[in-house]
Amino acid sequence: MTKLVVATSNPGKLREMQAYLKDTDWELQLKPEELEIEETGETFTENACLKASEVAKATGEWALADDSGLQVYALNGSPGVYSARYGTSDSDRIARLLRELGSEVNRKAQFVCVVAIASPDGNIAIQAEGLCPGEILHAPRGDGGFGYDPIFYVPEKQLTFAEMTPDVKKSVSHRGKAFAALLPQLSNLQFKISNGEVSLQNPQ
Ligand code: ITT
Repeated sequence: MTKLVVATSNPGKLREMQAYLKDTDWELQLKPEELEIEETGETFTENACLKASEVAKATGEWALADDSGLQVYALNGSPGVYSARYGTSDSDRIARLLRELGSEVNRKAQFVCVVAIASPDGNIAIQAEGLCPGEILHAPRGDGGFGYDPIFYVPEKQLTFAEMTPDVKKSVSHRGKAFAALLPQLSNLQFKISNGEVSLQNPQ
């Protein structure tokens, strides 16, 4: 089995990623806690690639990163890549978003997730993306999930993310869709590594 370092400090994301990767042949490892990567990119893709690449180089292993966030139409796409930096706790971030949206009638929003896998030399080997359209409620609903889940309503299921079981969230969510696109590429990569088709240059 090849090691895959999961490059996240967010326990909610980590739980979902571990569940989505449980039937693969990769041996998951947590990123060292002290290894924090500054998200200097302007897009989800840049930040996902940056986190995967830096953690791969620092650990000398394959690394997987997820960059995700919420884009609200009436706020011109905010908080977007700044979703994590919108407050200091989940409840702070939710309160700020509800305050900024106020009584706005257009509550349309989407969650975006980009996942990237870097090889031990830091090069990006795989990328995948998923989107989930929905609406921002006026008040939180549900106790499950993490982050903005209690205010993100998915009309197709008539539930917030926080009211869904993990399997239902997986079937409609941005992260579920990104991983659905990632998994076939990941097993193909594993196959190539096992057959010696992927060789990595030794760092000088
Ligand atoms: P890492 O970079 O360490 O992975 P992070 O929390 O800083 O963790 P991001 O920079 O990607 O992650 O920020 C994503 C933000 O969007 C963060 O506040 C999350 O809680 C939130 N978010 C992402 N996916 C979500 C989901 O499925 N449900 C609710 N909130 C989500």
